[in-house]
This record gives sequence, structure tokens and C-alpha cells, in this order.
Amino acid sequence: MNQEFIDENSRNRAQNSNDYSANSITVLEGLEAVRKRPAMYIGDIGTRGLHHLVYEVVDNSIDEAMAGYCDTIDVIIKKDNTVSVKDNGRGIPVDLHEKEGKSALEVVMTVLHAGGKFDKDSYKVSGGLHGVGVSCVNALSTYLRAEVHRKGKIYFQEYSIGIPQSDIQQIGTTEETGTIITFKADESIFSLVEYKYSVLASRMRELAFLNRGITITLADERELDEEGNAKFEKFHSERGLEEFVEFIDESREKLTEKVIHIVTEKNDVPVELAIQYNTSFSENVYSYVNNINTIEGGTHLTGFRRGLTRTLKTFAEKSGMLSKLKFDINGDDFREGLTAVISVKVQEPQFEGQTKTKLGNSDVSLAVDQAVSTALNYYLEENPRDAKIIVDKVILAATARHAARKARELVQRKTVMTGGGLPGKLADCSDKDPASCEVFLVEGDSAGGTAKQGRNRRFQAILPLRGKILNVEKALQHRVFESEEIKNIFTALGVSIGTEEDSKALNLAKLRYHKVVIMTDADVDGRHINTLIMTFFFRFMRELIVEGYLYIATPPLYLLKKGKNERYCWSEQQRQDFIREFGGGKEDAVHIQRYKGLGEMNAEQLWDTTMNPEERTLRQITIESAAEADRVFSMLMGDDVPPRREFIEENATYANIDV
Ligand code: 0RA
Repeated sequence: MNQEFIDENSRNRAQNSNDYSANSITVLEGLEAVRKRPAMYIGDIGTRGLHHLVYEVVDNSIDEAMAGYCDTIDVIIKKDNTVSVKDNGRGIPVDLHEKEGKSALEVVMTVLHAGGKFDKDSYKVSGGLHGVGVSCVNALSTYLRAEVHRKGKIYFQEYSIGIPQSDIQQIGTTEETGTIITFKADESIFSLVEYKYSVLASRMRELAFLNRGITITLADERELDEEGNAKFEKFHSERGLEEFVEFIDESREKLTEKVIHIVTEKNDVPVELAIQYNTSFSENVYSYVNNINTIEGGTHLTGFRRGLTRTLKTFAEKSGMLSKLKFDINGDDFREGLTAVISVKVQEPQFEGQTKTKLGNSDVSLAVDQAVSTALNYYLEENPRDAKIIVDKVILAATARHAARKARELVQRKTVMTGGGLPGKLADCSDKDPASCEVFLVEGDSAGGTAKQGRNRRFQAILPLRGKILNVEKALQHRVFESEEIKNIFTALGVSIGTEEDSKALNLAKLRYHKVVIMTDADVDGRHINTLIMTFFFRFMRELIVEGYLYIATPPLYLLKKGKNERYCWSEQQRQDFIREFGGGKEDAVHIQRYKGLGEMNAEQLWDTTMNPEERTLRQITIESAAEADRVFSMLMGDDVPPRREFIEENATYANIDV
């Protein structure tokens, strides 16, 4: 940062207003705060935070679209990972902002939380996760250019790390209106400035589904085809969430022909929802508040569940279909094989929870409850055949749950009979204080054996798992509890699922280890197993992730040797570095051992690189990353459709490694 330049700059423009210098200092302090603690504003400075910059800029254009003034947003990733976002809205105002003594554009671009504040007419709902304002993006960019097409004229202003490089300038005339923001993220702040096309594409697709009628395009100029054209996709949805649900369920077999879809407003809360039942056994309900995926749910989700259960139950009782049933039906039974998306717009959302993605506003609950009730009642009346199919499915779910409970009780009784026995395959540790104990879930018996030899048996336990644990997405609940591997996980960890009829709640009171570490091979298969195990924990032991007890071990990819020099490497970069340092840049001058599996390491090596708390790196699984794994998984793995498998291989890293 060039101190002299700022001083000069603010001195020159101080004449505009008496307040100017005071305001300008506040601005600099604000921008500096963002640069000092970027994670506080955008979540983190890794891949996720980097992509949030783009979301933040696009969100502003989406707001303009929601206000009804914009229908097209074009996003371009340029060769050097500069990103540009163009919309055809009204253009950010450029007139003098009296109080601040500078143009409105400059205020929006440089004052924290200034975006949209002075436009009372616009329908603006503030975002929770990304609602930090475009000024944060500006502060974290070495270069940013804002270009405004408005009232026949073209204006622009450029900034560096948030500081204006000159006053706003007029450069020409135009017939169009809109805003173009072009920025280059600061490489001294982000560990890597390289956008992932697939990550941006999923978010743009999601936004198009959530905001019917607008067109979002994404172009990647880093990747040109033979004719020199950039990679390009266009996202547009006329039917909104109805199409979103069809997309999610693309590889599932649907139970009814039509998606149940409603767009409404209840008590001033705009609600849109879409519902479809399929033949699977899993629940896939995604909820959004102001376009933000509320992973932790909240009042809108509670309202949805309550409305769904009550409406279907009343209908089923009235129709007499439940009279033959010998046991009760509970809330979960109405959601087996259910795919739904709920989207609400809330003026002043209260976000709670670990990742601030849980809606707290209590009035939203009733609004969604009423919306689902209206939509369902109408649908059930109009489509009696489908109504019967849905109720039959609910009865099937209740029956299966009953069977599952029996199976579970059998497991628990057996456990008691064998003296509360731990699984035979578990090599337990000697310490008994959960806070200092760890358990490694290890893929395969042979790697399990190595881990047993290598561990510190005082506080490290080993549980070998055989092959791929059950794909819980496809399995019936009682099958899940019949699986040997899964029973072993439950008993080894000392947790149980509520035995009361109505409870899926997890009992963590007797959890035996406060670190549960997934340890698999560092290859595609290993990553796949990681995703499976994470999906299992996300679906059946979510509380354990929320409490921060779940981790992934990171075994090395290579061992490099040159004479007496030996080094483990975890990345291609580290490998190249070693070759340069000790092999004079020649690959064949260095002995390279590639670890395809854990089994190729001996016990001491495994301890040194992966298990020793002094040396190892454990990645903590966050509820966000687990939800992402689950989402990629359940959206794409409903059935093993070959083209989708390819997608998973490509995105496997994104699904698990980005924690
Ligand atoms: C406030 C007022 C007005 C436009 C905008 C904000 C606006 C902001 C962004 C950010 C990206 N694209 C945008 N487009 C518009 C205009 C008020 C008026 O014209 O009366």
C-alpha cells in the first residue's frame, strides 16, 4: 500500500466536503480491518472464501433482478483468474452522496455494509453468509474496476486493495444500462487464486433455479476449444424450484408424475416450494433463505415438516387408508423418498448456529406451514391416484421403520448379552477419558493391522472397516442397522440412536472418543470411501460432526529418496520441489515411491506421517463440507448412472478434500 498516494488523494478531494477527511479515515480503517481479518468477513481465505467473492458480486446483481430491474447476469473467468460480472440493471447510482462527500458508487465500493442502503424502493433482503457488501471484495482485490452504464452515459472508477485510484470518470455514451464489476483477487491474501469452474457453475445453476426467469451465463476463458471459444454455459429456469427438484432427482425413479409446486406469499413472507416423492428411502430436503442454502435448517424447515406431516396425516386418516395399520406413523415416515426444495425471502433474517445457516425468525414457520398445506391439499384433491401412491409409500416407510426398530433392539440386546461387548475387530486404547482418546476408522484389514502396530495404544484405538461401507443413500433403514460395519461403528463409538419410537436423536453422552478419524488410501477409491463414510455420519450421526469430533487423516502421496535425504510429500508441488533440490530437476535421479495405499507403508512410517499428533495433519470435517459431500453424493449417486459417475470422479476432491 502506497501511503503517500492515499494522503495526496484524500487531500485533493477533501475540498468536496468538510467531513471528507474524517470519513475517508473511517473508510481506510474499514478496508484495513477486512484485509487484516479476511476470514471474519468472507469465511476463510481458502478456496471457499475465494469463490465467495464471486458470489458476493453476483448477489448484488441478483438483488437488482429481484427488485425487477435486471434479467441477465454474465460472469466471465478471464485467463489470469480475473473475474467480471455484468448485469443489465439500472446501474449503481453515480451522483454525489451528500453525507459522504463522494459519489454513491464510491460509497458502495468502499464503505463497509453500504450496498443498497440508500435505495428504499428496492426490494432488498440482506443475505446472511455473503451479505458483507461488495466493498469487502474490493478490499481483497489488487485491482477492481466498476463500470456503470446509466442515463445514457458510461462511468468508471478503478481501485486497488479498495482504494480509489482516481475520481469517478465519464468515458462515453450508451443506450444501455447496467453495471460491470471486474476484479482480481489479492494473491497475498488467498492461498490460491484459481477458480473452479464446476463450483461456480453449480452456484450459478442453483441461483437460476432459485430466481425464475433470470438468465445467468458463465464463461471460462482459461479453457478454449479448438476454435478458440471459451467454455460457456447458460443457466435459465422458467419453472424455478419445480425444475430444481427434477434436476436433483434426475437419476431417481419418481413415484408420481408431477412435481408439487407453489409460489406464494403468506404473512408478507414470499415462499416457494417444490415437492416430489421417489422410490428411494432417503430424505433430500434443501432449504434456502434469501438464496442462501440453510444447511442447518431452522424455522422454515420446521414449518415445512409440520405442515407436510399434518396435511398428509389428516388426508390419510380421512381416506380411511390407515385403518388397517397396527402401529403408529411418525414424522420421519412422511419424508422417506421425499425430495423437496424450500425457498423463502426474509426481510431481516436472524441466522444462528455453528455456520450461521440456521434461520431463527419464528414467524416464518407458520408461513411455510400454510404454504405447504395449501399446495398439498390442492394436489391431493386434484390427483387422487397420486394421493394413494404417496400414502402407500408412507405406510411402507412406517412398516420399514418398525422392522428397523426390531433389528436395532436385537443388536442392542445382543450387545448387552455379550457383556456390553465392543466389536471383536476393535483394538481399543487403554485410556478411558473420551476427551483424550481417538479412534481411527481404517479401510481394509491389512491397513488396519499396520495401524494397530503403529499406533500409540494408550490413547489410539483402531477399527478396521471392510471394503466399502454400505451406501446409505440406497439402503433401507433396517438394512443400514443390519450392516456389520455400521453396527461396529455404533458400538465402538458407544453411541446409540434414540430407542423411543419417535426419535432419531443421537445419544452422545457415552461417546468413547472425541476424535473419530477416517483413514483411507490417498487414491480415487479411498476418496470414494471417504465420501461414503462422511455421508453416513452426515445422515446418521450429524451431531458428532456439529460437535467437531469427526476428522480425516492425510497420508502422504510419495516418499522421495536421494542418497541420505528422504522426504514424504503430500502434493505434486512438494514432489517437484524435492526433485529440484536434490535431483537437479531430473526425475530419474531420485527414487520415488508412490503410496497408492496405506498398506504400502510400514507401521513406523504410518505413525510418523499420519498418526503421530506431533507431526500429522488432521482435517476437521465441518458440517458444511459434510453437507456438500452428501449433496454431491445424493444428487449424483441416487443410482449409478454412468455419465454421472464421471462427474463424481471429477468432483471428488471438491466433495471431500475442501474442508
Ligand atoms: C441502489 C440503487 C440503484 C441501483 C443499485 C443500488 C444497484 C446496485 C448494483 C450492484 C450490482 N448491480 C447493481 N445494480 C443496481 C438505482 C436506484 C435508481 O435508479 O433509482
